[in-house]
Amino acid sequence: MWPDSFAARYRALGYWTGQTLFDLLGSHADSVAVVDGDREVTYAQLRDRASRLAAGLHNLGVRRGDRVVVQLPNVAEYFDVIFALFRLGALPVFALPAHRSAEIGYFCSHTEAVAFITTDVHEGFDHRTLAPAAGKATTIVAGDPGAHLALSSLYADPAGPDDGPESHEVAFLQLSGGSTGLPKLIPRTHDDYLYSVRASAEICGLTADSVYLAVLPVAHNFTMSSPGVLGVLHAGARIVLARRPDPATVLPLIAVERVTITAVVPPLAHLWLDAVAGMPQKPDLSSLQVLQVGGAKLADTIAERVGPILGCRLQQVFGMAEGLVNYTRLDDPDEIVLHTQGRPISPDDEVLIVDDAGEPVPDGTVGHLLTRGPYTIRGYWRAEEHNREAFTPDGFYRTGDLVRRQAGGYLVVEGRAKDQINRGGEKIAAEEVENHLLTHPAVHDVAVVAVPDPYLGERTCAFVVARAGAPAPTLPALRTYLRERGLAAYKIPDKLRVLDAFPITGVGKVSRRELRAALAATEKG
Ligand code: OOB
Repeated sequence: MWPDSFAARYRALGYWTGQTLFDLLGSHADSVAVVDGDREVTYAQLRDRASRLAAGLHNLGVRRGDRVVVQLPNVAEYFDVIFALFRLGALPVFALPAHRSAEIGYFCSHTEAVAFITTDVHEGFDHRTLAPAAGKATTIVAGDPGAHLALSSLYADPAGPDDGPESHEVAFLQLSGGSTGLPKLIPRTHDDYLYSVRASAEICGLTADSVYLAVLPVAHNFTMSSPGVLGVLHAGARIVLARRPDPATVLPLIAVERVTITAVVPPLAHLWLDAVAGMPQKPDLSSLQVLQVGGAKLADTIAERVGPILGCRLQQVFGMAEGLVNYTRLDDPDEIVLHTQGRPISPDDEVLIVDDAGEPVPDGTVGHLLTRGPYTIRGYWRAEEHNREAFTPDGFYRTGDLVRRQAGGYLVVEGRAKDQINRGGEKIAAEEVENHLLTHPAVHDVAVVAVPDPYLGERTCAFVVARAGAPAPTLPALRTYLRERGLAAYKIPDKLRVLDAFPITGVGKVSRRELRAALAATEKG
């Protein structure tokens, strides 16, 4: 948490206002807040549903400070659930729909969650089968509950749950993309998060007339707060939920719902552009004003096609669940919008760019990005040891990103120093996958690295040294093995190379750089 002097300053500057996330539902009673297929939920209805669900969860024993792992796709009930938890002061732990038993099991046990709220079947996967992984947490299902508790049975008379939380308390735990063996959890407070939400809504030009299409998973930080669904609720505008991100689903929704703004990762922007460019009969995208692209580096060649093909403004977003978010501004010149990843939200976002020795580098030189500010965490949740590495003694977060700063404070992302793969915006911690692979009987040693990919930006390659005497493992066998261990599909390596030994760096570590170079050489040859 922030030292008192910083907290006092952020309050005095009006960044932290003393409100909680539940207060977002206070006004705009009769406007539509959420559209999910044929269903429309007004602000007043959402507030009422969330209050009744809060009462039901309270009856079940969920209390202020308790953790609840939430894994829901883009459905209206998601909002009932998170606002019920915000009302109670219980902490949602935001899992992604792609997570499987390995991740869900870890989130539930690490946070000592009292409940696990999920869906029935999504994208062909029966999420109720994750209940055993949830352990002691009560499994609650939105939809057909099977043998579990139905979310729909929990809406009760809102007869006074406990007092709600205070604004300086942690509101929820968000997931870090991570570079360590086990994912770290990010504690965000009501005060700090609401500041980023309000400021983002303003930067992104949201008004009560905006219509935001939620395409990426609603639980991801980008879709939640940059300006995301919470920014939309702050503005009194309308959220339209897309169940799937493909052009066949999304393009008609944009036309029918008169969507004004949406947010995607670079591969989706690419897919939509190719789809629209290839259509003899152009879809009606006349309502669309802004396409936000973030989560991974956007190639110039894709950036340049957005305006001409979709007829809207591009906004680049470089953010992180730990806090700092950068945006190109809607009135920035094309030069900036096409070729930079934006500048920070707040005049009080402190950005430091340093060399390997920790010394600041001049503008225009690539270095490590460190940051501190009114909505960037000072530490991961219950991870003291890791925090000593991930933060400087004076509280700067080491992002692991390599950037250079241009005139006006605009940042250009040039690479990454952390052992992470950014697979089209989905973050994979190399060590997490390596630890799973090391349990395989034929694997003696392993290193997981990113390989460039024209569509996803990066894919994952596992380099393996086989155990002496064991048959060399194959890619299909390892993929099946990891799937059976309950690892999310996006973390499962795309490629495998079996080596006799690993190249070693001067300090005796596996040289990931040499592995990447070797792979690039063999792929060309
Ligand atoms: C967003 O959040 P996370 O927590 O999934 O991932 C953060 C990391 C950054 O440290 C950076 O490595 C990468 O994702 N990243 C980008 C980028 N946006 C994120 N790298 C290059 N260019 C970009 N535009 O990904 C996130 C959170 C809030 C808003 C937007 C994205």
